[in-house]
Amino acid sequence: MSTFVVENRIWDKAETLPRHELVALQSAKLKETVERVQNVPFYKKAFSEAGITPEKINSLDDLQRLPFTTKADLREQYPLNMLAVDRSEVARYHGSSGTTGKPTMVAYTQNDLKVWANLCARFLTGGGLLPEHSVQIAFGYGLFTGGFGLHYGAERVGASVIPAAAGNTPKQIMLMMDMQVDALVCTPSYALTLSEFIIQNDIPRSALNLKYAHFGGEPWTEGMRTRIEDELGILCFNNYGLSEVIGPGVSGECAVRDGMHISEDAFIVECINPDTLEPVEPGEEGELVFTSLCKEAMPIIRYRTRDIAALKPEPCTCGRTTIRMDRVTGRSDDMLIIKGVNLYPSQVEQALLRVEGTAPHYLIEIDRPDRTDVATIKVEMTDKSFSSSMKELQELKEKIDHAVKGTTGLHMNIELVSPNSLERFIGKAQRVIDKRKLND
Ligand code: DLL
Repeated sequence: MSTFVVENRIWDKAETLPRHELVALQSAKLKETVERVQNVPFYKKAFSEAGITPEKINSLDDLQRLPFTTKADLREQYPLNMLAVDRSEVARYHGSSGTTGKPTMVAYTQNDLKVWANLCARFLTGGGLLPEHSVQIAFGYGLFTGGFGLHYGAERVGASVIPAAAGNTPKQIMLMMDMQVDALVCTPSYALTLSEFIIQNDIPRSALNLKYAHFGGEPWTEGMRTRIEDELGILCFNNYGLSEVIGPGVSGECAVRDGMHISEDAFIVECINPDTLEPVEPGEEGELVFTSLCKEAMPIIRYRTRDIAALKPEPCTCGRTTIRMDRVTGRSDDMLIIKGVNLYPSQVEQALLRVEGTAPHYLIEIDRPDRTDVATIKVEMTDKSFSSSMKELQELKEKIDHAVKGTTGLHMNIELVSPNSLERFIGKAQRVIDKRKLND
């Protein structure tokens, strides 16, 4: 565990606005946004089909009358039909990671870039970043929003940035040691890869000056947090965002680390039942939906993220008044249905991390030979368990099976694989191979 203590620091006063002021601000900005999106033919049409004119939107209660925007809508408007400004006003483009086909392109005006840097500065400050710190950014710097988003956020705080970008693990570790880096920014799965390199190369903790890290870009579990914190002796903070909404900077943890504060002066969040599209009860899990309030180039109305998480409306002890979101447990489109049981890969991760003798590297493979789903979890053994007796290995498999059954309700085949045999990731991890889809 880390001995480093992050003091409770707040970046700007928008984080602590009394609720009534925040609501007034949101209502005014919503009205502006609704007017702005009339420049986008897609929204103009959607609003007129719903019989809504900007004058009819006067308070937050009117939000629910507005149409949703989906990923499919954005794909249809590829590349730039969602722009609300002239192209000459765009200062930068990014693209979402899109696993298949073309990415979703997103655009920022100069002012959008300023707002974005400020939002990232907020959560970085909440999670320990000080002007005198150095921060190594091991995210991709291409179309992905992670690299540039965190980069300008950290610079905005006044910290010194090492734009290491993703990959080349030995060089990352060399820089981290030689530059005595204070903070690391990457995906949690890349942090595992880095940590493994440090352990395998017997690099003593004293050779590093790393104190804390900001992870985001993919789902991860509390078990994974504990594992990385123990291995690296640092504090790990979670931050969340998505390209379509702005990139990183939508929400992030404060020093209390009990949920991520959503920047409500910049976004309105809703949590809905993805089937009925009705709001869920406060504290209940549902799909997060965001409406941007400050974006000029590509404002977005009620964007259905597919990310499943619960909102925590109760106030945080840090003094921020903003609503928090719990960890994202998965994306509704990543939900697996195995033998009729719904589950997310994160539930498997949660189970595996509780079992001693396994490394936190796994792969879920699903197939349907003979019309019955067969799910296999490949789990890496640690070096120690690798040299165990057959009897001990059998016991280890039974423990894993028991833990997985506990979190998912399913028995799956457990295959113990040798250390270092599964793929390592430099960006977002790919932990599922669903051969049923490949065979479709
Ligand atoms: O991943 C933005 C980002 C970069 C956030 C770096 C944080 C840090 P996209 O590539 O568009 O943007 O992917 C967005 O990633 O809808 C979630 O499913 C997932 N995601 C992002 N952060 C988290 C997180 C960036 N902390 C998609 N926990 C989102 C769980 C996350 N899932």
